[in-house]
Amino acid sequence: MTLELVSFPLCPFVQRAVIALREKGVPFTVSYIDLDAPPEWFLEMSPLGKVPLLQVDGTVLFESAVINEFLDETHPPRMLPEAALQRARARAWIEFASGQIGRQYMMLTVATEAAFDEQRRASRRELVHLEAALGAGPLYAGEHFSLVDAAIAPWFMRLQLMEDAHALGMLDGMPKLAAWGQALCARESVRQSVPEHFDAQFRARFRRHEGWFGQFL
Ligand SMILES: N[C@@H](CCC(=O)N[C@@H](CS)C(=O)NCC(=O)O)C(=O)O
Repeated sequence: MTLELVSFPLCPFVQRAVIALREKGVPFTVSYIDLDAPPEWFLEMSPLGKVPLLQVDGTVLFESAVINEFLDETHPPRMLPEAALQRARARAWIEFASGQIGRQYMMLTVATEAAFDEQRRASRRELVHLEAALGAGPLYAGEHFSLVDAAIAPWFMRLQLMEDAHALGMLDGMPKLAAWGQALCARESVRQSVPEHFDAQFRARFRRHEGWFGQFL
């Protein structure tokens, strides 16, 4: 099976697939596109004009959560629980993580401090529920790496960059989330899931956006 990932270097959703591929040790190739000037072949191939795409022997898959479930069904080890109820919960937290990534993007791009604070507050209100759902760690399912870890790690990585630039206290009072984030950010598959110079590219992109938070990057 040949796997070709279509990527944008700063995309957290692409990063989820790279993490899953690296955790599973599956060979793949990557082609990068510029989302500000997407090539015609990409627009023809991507139903929503979004990355990631995964071409599997030439067949196009889209949507990061779907791509990762496909990878999980076709390459060991399994990264979703066997029991239907626990599997459904894991999928729900993956969807939750997508929402957090969306809020984080808003935090990075909104124009005013008030709009930023609104996103920060909403995000923390939601995160309290995830904190309460976590077990002993260090990962979502204990020692076993799961697709929930792959789905949320890009959010933790960007949060760390944001906190380093300007302390936000996003995880204050949420020790399990804080420890989980540290474990994920230190993990080889996560560290290797972004291109070289990711931090500098990330800062430069969101400085250019001229959102309120950009002044700190
Ligand atoms: N729900 C999608 C979201 C993917 C997504 O939003 N990708 C962004 C880049 S991080 C994108 O391609 N945006 C281009 C656009 O919206 O035009 C997934 O999980 O794959």
